[in-house]
Amino acid sequence: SMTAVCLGETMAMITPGQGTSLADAGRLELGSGGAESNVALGLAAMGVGTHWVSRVGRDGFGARILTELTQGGVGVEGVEADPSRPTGLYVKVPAHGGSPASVLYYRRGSAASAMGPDLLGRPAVAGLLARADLVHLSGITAALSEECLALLEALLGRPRGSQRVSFDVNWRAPLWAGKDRSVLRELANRADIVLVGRDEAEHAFGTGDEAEIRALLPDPAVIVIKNEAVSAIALERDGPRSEVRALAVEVVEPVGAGDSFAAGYLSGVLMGLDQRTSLRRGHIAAACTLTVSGDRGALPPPPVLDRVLAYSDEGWK
Ligand code: KDG
Repeated sequence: SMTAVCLGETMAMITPGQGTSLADAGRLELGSGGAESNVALGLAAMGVGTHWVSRVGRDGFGARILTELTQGGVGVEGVEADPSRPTGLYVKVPAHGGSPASVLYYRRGSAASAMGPDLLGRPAVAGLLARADLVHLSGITAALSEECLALLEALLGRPRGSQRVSFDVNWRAPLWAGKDRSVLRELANRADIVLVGRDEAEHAFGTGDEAEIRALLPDPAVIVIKNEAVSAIALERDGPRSEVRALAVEVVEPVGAGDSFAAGYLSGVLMGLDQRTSLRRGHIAAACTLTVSGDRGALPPPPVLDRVLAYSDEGWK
């Protein structure tokens, strides 16, 4: 069976209740989240043997994150606990008054930001990477530190045989302020599978146009462009264009939906399913997260997902 490694930072998350500002909040709810570990949890829930590779602080937040991943069926042998740097933290500020929802990061100098190319030489990590059918990375890591960027470059530069590397652009504006975003295009072009929102592509690559994105990224075997709530499009380098409509759902909170989409889509690719079916798996997984306030909705168990896909074939055309 297929195995995946997801690499990236996961942070503790705090948030006041719905509609409350930080200034007015009396209590904060505690959780955790990281784009790549969200994908890892989604892949594991869909039956893919998955490991998360990262660094956390040797602190309560780090312990909490490791417990959550372990409980979600994700392997954490490739995670290092740093005694001298903390686990990163982010604050999810909900929409309140007239202000839109926003995110605050407290992650500079975090344990994960100290990841570097030396990570690849650690036996536990080297072993996991050698066995993985898929390595999932994201553009967030490129913005965390010089060492993190060098790690991504090393991961995308090494010979990888039949192993595939997926790269979710995951544009995060606050992380790129004052930095050279052109590295994102270079990194993405070295991946086999690129996932990007049309809006993200505008920020990261300067265009949201399908043909222009493909021209900027000539090398990946597949580019998946997510068109907000409308559809997702897979552009195969040596194959057709596949577009599949998204599920129409009432959005409670969108954070994490892209990660669930990635998990659904990539699980299909790993199972050898065609692009359309993989995109549909992505939309179903995304809908599970769009309809809850947390960063990860509960995904349908694999046998249910298979039946849903078979049953609803017609409606998806
Ligand atoms: O994709 C959801 C992430 O945005 C969230 O979990 C936090 O990893 C995170 C980030 O860097 O924004």
